[in-house]
Amino acid sequence: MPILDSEKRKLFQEQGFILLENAIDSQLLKGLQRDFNGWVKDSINHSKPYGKMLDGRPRFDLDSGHRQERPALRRVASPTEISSICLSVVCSSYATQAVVELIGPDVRFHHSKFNSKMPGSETVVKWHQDFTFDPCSNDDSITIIVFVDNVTETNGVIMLSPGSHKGPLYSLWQDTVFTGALNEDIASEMEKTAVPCVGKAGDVCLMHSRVAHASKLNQTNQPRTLFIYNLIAADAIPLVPNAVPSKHAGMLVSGKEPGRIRTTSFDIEMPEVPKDASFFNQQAQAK
Ligand SMILES: O=C(O)CCC(=O)C(=O)O
Repeated sequence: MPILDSEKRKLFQEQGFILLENAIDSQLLKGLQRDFNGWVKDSINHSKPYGKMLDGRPRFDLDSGHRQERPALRRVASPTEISSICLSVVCSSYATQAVVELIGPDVRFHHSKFNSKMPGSETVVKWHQDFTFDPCSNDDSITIIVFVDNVTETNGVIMLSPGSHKGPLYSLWQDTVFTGALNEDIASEMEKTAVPCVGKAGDVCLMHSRVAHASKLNQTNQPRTLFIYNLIAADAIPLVPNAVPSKHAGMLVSGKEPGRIRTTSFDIEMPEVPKDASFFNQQAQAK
């Protein structure tokens, strides 16, 4: 029996995103929370980004102001490499099955990360489209946003621009600097019609990777943690080095090797792989 009814499929085609309630079962959700809380505990022993991803950059990224009494772990890169729960979510959750219904049957993993905004964290995310960070030969690419905590309008919610997946792919450059952010005029247009991506822990937002989005400051004393992964059609060939490299990149989560390359026509500037742990420092360069 399909997970998505025709209404949900239509909504995804029209606005570029849908919310799936309770798409992560309680055992997997508890596992995600347990693993993330363990990493937060460990982060107390560090004062700068630490650990190692496949390309040598730090796996664990800390927000400014991180300290023992107020840990601010903001990113864990490629957690499928260190958490069997994350790998299970990617390989066998309802969320993944729903993605297969949208862009399958042959679907592969591209990358994953945890993004967190602990109480008091200073992180905001500027407007951008994921696809211009991770362009592939075709744009059957979906970002899966798993709510590990309840997400409200005030604890650092992601704002989504409905229909923007059908529009242009915007530049992430300002002059000669790769800022990973849309220019301010375009961003303020997006703000006017943006929709908050709120839900309960265990809910999932499926977002077409061309959808423009941003996220707000956490103004509460509640954490906002997301497990985010990206799945692509198996005939979408990545065009640039993976900014969040993983030994699981390219793994089929459904179907078989298509032995084909399919293309969508577009023209974009090359993105830059961050030199540091994550794209937050690139975005900090935007004026
Ligand atoms: O964690 C967030 O608030 C936004 C994350 C995001 O947009 C991204 O990682 O591309």
